[in-house]
Amino acid sequence: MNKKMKFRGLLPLFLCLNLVMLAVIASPHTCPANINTNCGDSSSDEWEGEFFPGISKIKYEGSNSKNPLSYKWYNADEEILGKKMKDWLRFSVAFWHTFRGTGADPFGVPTKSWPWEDGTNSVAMAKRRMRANFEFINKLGVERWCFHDRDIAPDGKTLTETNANLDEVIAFAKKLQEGTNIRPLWGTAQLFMHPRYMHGAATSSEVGVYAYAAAQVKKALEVTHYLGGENYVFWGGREGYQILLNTDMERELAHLANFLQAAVDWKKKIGFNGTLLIEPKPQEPTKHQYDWDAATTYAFLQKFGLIGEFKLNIECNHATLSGHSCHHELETARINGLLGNIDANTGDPQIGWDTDQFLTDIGEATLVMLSVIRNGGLAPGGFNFDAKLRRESTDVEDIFIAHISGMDTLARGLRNAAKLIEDGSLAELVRKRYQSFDSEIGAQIEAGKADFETLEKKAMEWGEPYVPSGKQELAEMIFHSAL
Ligand SMILES: [Mn+2]
Repeated sequence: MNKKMKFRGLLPLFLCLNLVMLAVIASPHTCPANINTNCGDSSSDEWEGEFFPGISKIKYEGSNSKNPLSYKWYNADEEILGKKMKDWLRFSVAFWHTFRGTGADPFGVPTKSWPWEDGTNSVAMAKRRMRANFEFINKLGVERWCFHDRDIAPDGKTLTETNANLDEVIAFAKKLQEGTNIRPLWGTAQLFMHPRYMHGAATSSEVGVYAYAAAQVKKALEVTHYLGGENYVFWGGREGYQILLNTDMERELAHLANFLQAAVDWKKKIGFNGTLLIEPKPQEPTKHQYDWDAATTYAFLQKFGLIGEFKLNIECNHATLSGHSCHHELETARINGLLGNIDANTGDPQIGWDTDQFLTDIGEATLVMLSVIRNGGLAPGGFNFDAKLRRESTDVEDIFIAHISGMDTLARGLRNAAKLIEDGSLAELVRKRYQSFDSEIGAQIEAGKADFETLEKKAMEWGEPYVPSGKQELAEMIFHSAL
C-alpha cells in the first residue's frame, strides 16, 4: 500500500475524531482557562474555567487503539500477579516539570506559553496552576502528585511571608483534594534555586544558610503531612562541591548527617509516618554530589547511624549519569532493603547530562519492573514522573501524550516482567548457575562456617574445578522473547 492510499484509508477516522473533538469543545459548560477568555474572576477561588477543554478522562482502549489520548497497555484495575496495575505502579505527576517547566534552557528563553499562565508568580497564579494540576491528574486517572515548596507557592520578602504564601496555596490544594483520592506521593523542599544556596544547603559553609534550609525543610515536612503525603524526599540539589581545595568534605558530610537526623526527629515530633527518601545523583549542578549513587548513599547512612530511617528514591536518569544502569541502582537499593520510590524518567544515550525525558524504552521498563516485582511493589512509594516535555513540544495535549506514553511504557514493562516470572526460565537459568552452592560445603560457606583449612582440603580432593558456561546469550534471548 502506498502512502497516499494509507492516508485515504485513515481519513474517515480522522474526520470522526475531529467530530468527537468538536462535540466536546462545543459542549455548553466549558470555559477554557485562557487568560483572554472571560470565565468570571479568574483570580478568585470561585473561578470555574476548564484548563484542558476537549480532553476527557483518559481511558484504556487496548493495544490496537490509534487514539493518542488513550491507554494501550495501562489498565488500572486489571490484576497482574495478584495485584492491580494501579497498585504496582502508583503513578504520580511532578508539579515542577508539568506546571513550572517553561522549556527554557541555557541557550534559550521559555517556549511554552500555557493558556492559563498570566506571566506572574503571584499567589493567585499559584492557585490557578494548582487547579490545572488537579484537573490534569483527574483526567489522567492517577491519584498522586509530587511538589517542591517553592514551585507551588512564590517566595515572599521574608521567610514569614514565604510561609504565609505556602500556607495559602496548601490550604487551597487541601480543598481541591477533598472528595478525591488524590494525595501527595511526596513533598520536598527546593534548596537549590535561590542564590542563598549557591554553596549548598545542609552542606553550605555558612551556618545561616544551614539554619534557613532547616527552617524550610521543617515547614515542607509539616505541609506534606498536612496534605496526607506518604513520603518526603531529599534531593541534595547543591549538596556537593566544585573543588576540594576550598572544601572541608569531612565537615560537610557530618553537617548533612546531622541535618537529616534533625529531620527524622521533627518528623516523629509532628507524627508524620511517611517514609523519608534520599535521591542519589552523581553530579549536576555541582561537579560532585555527595549522594553519588545507591551504594555511596548506603555507606553514608550506615556511617552516620541513619539506616532504618531512610530509603532511596532511584531516578533512572541519575543512575546512568553515575555510570550505572537504572536496573543496577534499583537492585543495589532492593538487596539492601532501601528501594522506596522511583523517579520514572530516562536520559539520552548520546547526551551526557540530566535530560529528564519520559521513559519510552520497553526493555528498560521491563528491567525496572522486574526489580519492583522482586521488591513486592513500592508502596508507600510509587513512580513519580520526574520528566518533562522536550523544549520543542509546545501543545497542551503534549502534556497528556507524554504522561500516557510514560505510563503505557511502564505498564508494558509490568506485563513483560510478569510474563518472564510466570515463564520461570530466567529464574531457572539463575538457579542452575549457582546450584553448586546448594551442596553441603556450599551451605557451610553461605552460613559463614567454612574456614580456609576446610576449603583447602576440598580443593585438594576435587582437583581442577568444573567451570560451566554463563549462558549470557540465552538469558538475553529469554528476556527479549518477553518484550
Ligand atoms: Mn533528573
